[in-house]
Amino acid sequence: DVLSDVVTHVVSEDQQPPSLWVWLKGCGLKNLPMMHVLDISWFTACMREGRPVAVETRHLIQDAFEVLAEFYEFNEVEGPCLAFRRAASVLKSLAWSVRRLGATEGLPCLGERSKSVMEEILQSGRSFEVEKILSDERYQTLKLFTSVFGVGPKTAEKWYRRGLRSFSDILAEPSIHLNRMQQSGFRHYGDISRAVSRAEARALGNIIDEAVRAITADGAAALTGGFRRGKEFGHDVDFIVTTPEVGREDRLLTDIIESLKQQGILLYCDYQASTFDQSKLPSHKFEAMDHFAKCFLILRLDCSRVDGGLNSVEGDSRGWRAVRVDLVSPPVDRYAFTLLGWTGSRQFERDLRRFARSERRMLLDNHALYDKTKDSDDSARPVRLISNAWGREARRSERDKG
Ligand code: DCT
Ligand code: MG
Repeated sequence: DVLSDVVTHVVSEDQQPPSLWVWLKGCGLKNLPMMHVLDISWFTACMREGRPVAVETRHLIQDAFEVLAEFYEFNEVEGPCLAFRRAASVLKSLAWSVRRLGATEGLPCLGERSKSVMEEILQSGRSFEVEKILSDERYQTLKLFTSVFGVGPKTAEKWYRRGLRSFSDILAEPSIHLNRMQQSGFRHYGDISRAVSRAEARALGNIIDEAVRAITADGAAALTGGFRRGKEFGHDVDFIVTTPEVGREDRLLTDIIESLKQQGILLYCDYQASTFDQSKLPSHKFEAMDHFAKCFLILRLDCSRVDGGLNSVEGDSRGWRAVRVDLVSPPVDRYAFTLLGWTGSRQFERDLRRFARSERRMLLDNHALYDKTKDSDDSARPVRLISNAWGREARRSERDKG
């Protein structure tokens, strides 16, 4: 009861000492709607007595950088967007609290602008520039529109320019034709804009794994993306599915999709067949997406499959929720590179590729790692490397199940 005014949702964690993940109402911050409370009685007392809960300044600064990065992304200004993304990543990686600017001396990727925002927040607890962006109508509208699955910055901008400001404006506008992805995005908005918990990711892992093994006994599904990096919550669940049988991977994915359909849990599917052509490697131009067969799904997850229940809102009696799931299916000899690429984070992948290129004179992407200083015969080397990684990963996945 004490928590209900400020907290929308409480997820108990089965651990010793007990802790809580709480969702804070309307705090307006991207990284802070969720808070990990270790000392429950202290937190409850603060709420009861109306005492403010101290927030880690590092998170405030990180949040400010992310708002600025997004602002530049919406305005298609790449330089400052990337600079603020990098600065946010650096802060995220710190194991200590930032209390004064001097302590950040020597940290990489913190330029003059990042430092001035940081200084303002350290002095006053807020940033004038960030607050101005947060209250800007265009930013708020683009942020809202791009939160829908299938709506990117370009579509959001187009709708904004036509004077649309809310979901009901869009849905009531007869001249707007939503594509299939956007229709599903609106239909399942409440579910897919709510975070997916680790227990839910585990349950989906079992569903995908069962489907793979029913199709081919030596196939496997590996959890990747944010959950592989240890995150407790994510916006979707990412898996790599593959089989040691060369050339079977493309059909494996369509078979899994068919199985999910048969189970009655496939709510949306966008399947993209493989365009991977080994003879075109290495690729010298940067591509955001790899060429492997993949699909972007929305699945129905039943409460009975999730240990400890679903991450759903109070009063929801459906007994299920919709969850976004991505599957990618590379040929087995490309498994290691795919695993590395899909584990993320995006920023880490970007920096890793940059490091390979400029520090090691190598080309890295989700398909391969090429050493530019050696002759082409060496292109066979990755195959040996990956077979080992595949074996290790498959064994680990067996162990985890045990
Ligand atoms: N990825 C990438 N470049 C992209 C998109 C994705 O390198 N343009 C990689 C990095 C992460 C992985 O694919 C999965 O992507 P997301 O699901 O978007 O990210 P995530 O880290 O899993 O985070 P979230 O918890 O939000 O799902
Ligand atoms: Mg993910």
